[in-house]
Amino acid sequence: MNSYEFVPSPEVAAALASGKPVVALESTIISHGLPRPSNLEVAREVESIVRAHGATPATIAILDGKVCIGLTDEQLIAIANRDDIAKASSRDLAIITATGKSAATTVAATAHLAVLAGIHIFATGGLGGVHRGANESFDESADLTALSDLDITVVCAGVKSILDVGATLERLETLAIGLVGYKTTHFPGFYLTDSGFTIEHQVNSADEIAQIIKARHALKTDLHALIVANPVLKEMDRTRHDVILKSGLAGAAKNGIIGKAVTPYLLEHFHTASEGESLKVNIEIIKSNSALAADIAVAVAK
Ligand code: PSU
Ligand code: MN
Repeated sequence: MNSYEFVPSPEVAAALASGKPVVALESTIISHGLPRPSNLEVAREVESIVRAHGATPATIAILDGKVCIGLTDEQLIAIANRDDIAKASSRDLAIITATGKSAATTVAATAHLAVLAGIHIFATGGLGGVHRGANESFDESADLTALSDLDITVVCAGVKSILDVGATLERLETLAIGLVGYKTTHFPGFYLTDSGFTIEHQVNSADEIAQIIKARHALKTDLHALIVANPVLKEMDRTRHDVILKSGLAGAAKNGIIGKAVTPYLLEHFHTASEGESLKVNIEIIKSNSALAADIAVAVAK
């Protein structure tokens, strides 16, 4: 056997070969971002939303050393339910595949593999970014540097309020990652529609975004990603959000949570402490981002 296998599903391979619209979807949100059993339901639902909007979904993950671009239902079940699914960022990809292990892919790793497969539109929940206290911990998600190097359009609901939003926006600027707000000039804070920071550019339709993507190619600014910030329609209760955030950050510090465990810890804390309210918002986010990403992919393919 090769040291790795790179396998687009038949459905994804056919769509790519005929220039049909394809949307990449990440898998860390399934394995490490959402609790069972809703993680599997959401993963399936998101795929059917992409299809209903006229595009082919390509959920990306590594299973038993195989790089899968588009998963069968059986593989989706494995990612959602198996206990041996690691969380892989870009730097982990070769190590996981060469050793025959399994992993869900973060935004960084998913975007990397999507572009390798020829997919340039990607839907996720929220991006990773600069963590609070990063001036001491140096905790900045590899999502940012990965996106500074990839020709991909990522639809997300901004970055979570668990991060240092201002610092993340500064890093996006430095890394030449494009940013547009979908029907808004307020940078969304994932669970919240407005993080308190402003976006310079507002776009109002998928067609408009497709025009921007074409201009990016012409001007060669497509070396870096474009982020489409799409706020959730109904945000979490703000007071409750702020209380939970505070206890989550304190809990992470007290329990010595570091590295790749930080984001899943805080997400899980939110879901438990809000008794499912944050989960509901999280699910709405990923559904609406997938629909918009599919519309953009369709508009680009026209
Ligand atoms: N946002 C979510 N749910 C998630 C994540 C982000 O709403 O599960 C995941 C994504 O896969 C993202 C990763 O790429 O967290 C960032 O992890 P870190 O902060 O360790 O780079
Ligand atoms: Mn980190």
